[in-house]
Amino acid sequence: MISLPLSSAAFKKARELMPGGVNSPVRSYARVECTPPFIASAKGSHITDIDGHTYIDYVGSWGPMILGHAHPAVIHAIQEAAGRGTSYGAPTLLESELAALIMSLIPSIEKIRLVSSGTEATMSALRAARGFTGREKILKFAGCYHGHGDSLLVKAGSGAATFGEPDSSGITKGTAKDTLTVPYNDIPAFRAMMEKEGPETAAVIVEPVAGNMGLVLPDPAFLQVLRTETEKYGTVLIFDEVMCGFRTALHGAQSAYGIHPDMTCLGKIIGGGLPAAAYGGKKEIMNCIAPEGSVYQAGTLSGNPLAVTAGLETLRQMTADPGFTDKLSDKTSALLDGWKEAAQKAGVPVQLHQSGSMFCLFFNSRPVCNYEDACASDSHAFNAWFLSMLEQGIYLAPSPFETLFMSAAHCDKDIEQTVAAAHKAMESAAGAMQ
Ligand code: KE4
Repeated sequence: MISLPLSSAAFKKARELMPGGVNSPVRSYARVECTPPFIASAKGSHITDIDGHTYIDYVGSWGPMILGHAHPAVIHAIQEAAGRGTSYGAPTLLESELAALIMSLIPSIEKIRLVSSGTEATMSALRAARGFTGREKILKFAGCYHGHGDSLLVKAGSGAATFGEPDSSGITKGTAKDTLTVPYNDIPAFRAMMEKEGPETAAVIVEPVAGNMGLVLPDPAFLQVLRTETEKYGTVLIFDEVMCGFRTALHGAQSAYGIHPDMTCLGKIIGGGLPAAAYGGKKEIMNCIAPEGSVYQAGTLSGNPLAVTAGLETLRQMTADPGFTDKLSDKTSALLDGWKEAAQKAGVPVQLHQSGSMFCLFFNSRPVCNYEDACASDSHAFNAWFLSMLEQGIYLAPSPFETLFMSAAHCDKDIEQTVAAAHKAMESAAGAMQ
């Protein structure tokens, strides 16, 4: 087990101050029964803890750090902006620049509102859809996670699934009854639910590439059926691209799968590591949002100049290089080829999933197409794998219900080192398999 004396002491103190010692549950490492390394700094593809261990980082702050940590151009831009003040609570040119850049990359967004988190983005998009349609029900997919808004903490993925609470307590029966759920990729179940509830359903919200039950890809026809069925019933189709946006493809998963949603939610990368997110879509829906319309949504730090600056610089760096996303995808494929070889050598059955620079590994001999399949993966093998990789200096997500991320800063040497570590970690997984 890795020696983390300073992190252990820090964690003990933190648990006296904050629930579970953390400000977001998955960071607690509770599922992998290990002290979480307390982080001191990060640079490029590496992250360093307060005990002095440096790791190759594939969590990347859960997605935002696509350029790598502390990218010089992003840091310089933030420093410059900070000198002009950190928050005004007033309109700035910067916000219009970021809005225009995002809309140029994701043309289905005709109007956009900047907010401070993915949760705010999805929560507000749902409210807009309810205001626009006058309907109350929403439909989501089991295992998808859309932040911790009440309507969405029903059969949720990510941390909710990690700790076995897909249906959080504290959600009123009234709220929960208006949230319909269907298994991801289950076209017959979706069609049946829409036939029954479609006329009452304000919105269908989906991660077009699901990253919160591990990484699960849509069946080819699945997203198309969501589009045709929602059109049939006048239901708003919301693509939650907070995670997969700019990862699956530069123009969003919607461009990769050729689907035009009514609304899109974004986050993570558009803040470049600072708190920024957004929701947007058809003009007629977005014009329902205050002050133009009657759907209220507001935020003290919405469009914060530092977060917008970091997001702008990140997107500019990504779009400056035409081959940016392809290079990331190729690096990710190379890593997974190495992991596949390591698993085969150790006789460990795995499913390896990739969508651009997002990837994950399931300890499962069968295909993983939905939340139920993901839950059937071998959690003992996962824990042994995770702890061995951590000890060998590879920083992975401490839950099988998360996705891993490649950055532009990861080099061939990082990939080689990660593959070498996987050969040893697969032996540990083999020994722990149930
Ligand atoms: P935030 O409120 O955490 O910024 O975004 C919520 C959200 C919305 N939609 C999708 C598809 C998401 O993946 C997320 C948040 N992702 C998790 C990682 N699985 C954040 C990490 C955490 O909860 O600590």
